[in-house]
Amino acid sequence: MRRFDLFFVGFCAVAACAATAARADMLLQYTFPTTGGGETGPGLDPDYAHPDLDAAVLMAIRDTSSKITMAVETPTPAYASQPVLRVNPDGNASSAAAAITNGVYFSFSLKPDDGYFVNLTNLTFQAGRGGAGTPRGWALRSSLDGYAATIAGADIPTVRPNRTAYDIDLSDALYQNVTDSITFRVYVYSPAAGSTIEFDNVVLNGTIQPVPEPAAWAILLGALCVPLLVRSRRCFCKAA
Ligand SMILES: [Ca+2]
Repeated sequence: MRRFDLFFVGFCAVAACAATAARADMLLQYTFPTTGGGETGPGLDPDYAHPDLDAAVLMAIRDTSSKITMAVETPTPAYASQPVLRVNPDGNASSAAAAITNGVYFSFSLKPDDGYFVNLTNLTFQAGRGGAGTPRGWALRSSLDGYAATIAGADIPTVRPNRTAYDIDLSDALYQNVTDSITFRVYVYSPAAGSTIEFDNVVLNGTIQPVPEPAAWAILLGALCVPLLVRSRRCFCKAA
């Protein structure tokens, strides 16, 4: 490959990357810093919300199923970071399948500001069982497919004060180029009323970018096409 070809290919690669890719940022973070109930009121607000998220959409973690009890507490023995979100399925689900069938979950929502779109990358959190009884766990679904498919889920293997770190991939096309609101449901289950699942440090990562205006697309296409034209003219002149 000639030097000019290499330059051209490199230019196109850089231009394409600059146009489409952006470093993943933290979009939402919940560390549950303050003890208290989460059952009433607006729920548990994120500690951080990306400035390009629509503040009019309720991003708080909240009991939208009315099938659980949740609160921010400092249980003993203590986790490495406290307080934590304690969730009690109230005996409404003893398996992931039952949690989904019976609608036993908490949820949170987000939406990019008007004129922006979001690309999600991943959701991370830590979870532990509040006691020895099993199974206790979680399953994640989203509004983008009407809560039809389980994105990820697990029986939690660790008991307080040990917790398990989860990293859920959201790079699927379903979670890219989203301009509407997204609601995530975290379905929960445990063997009996009072047996809890405990969460902390919930973080949603991704990027939020302005939707390109038609004029911006024209400029971008022009920037990509000029080197092509230059190259084809040079080839033509050389051949002539
Ligand atoms: Ca915490």
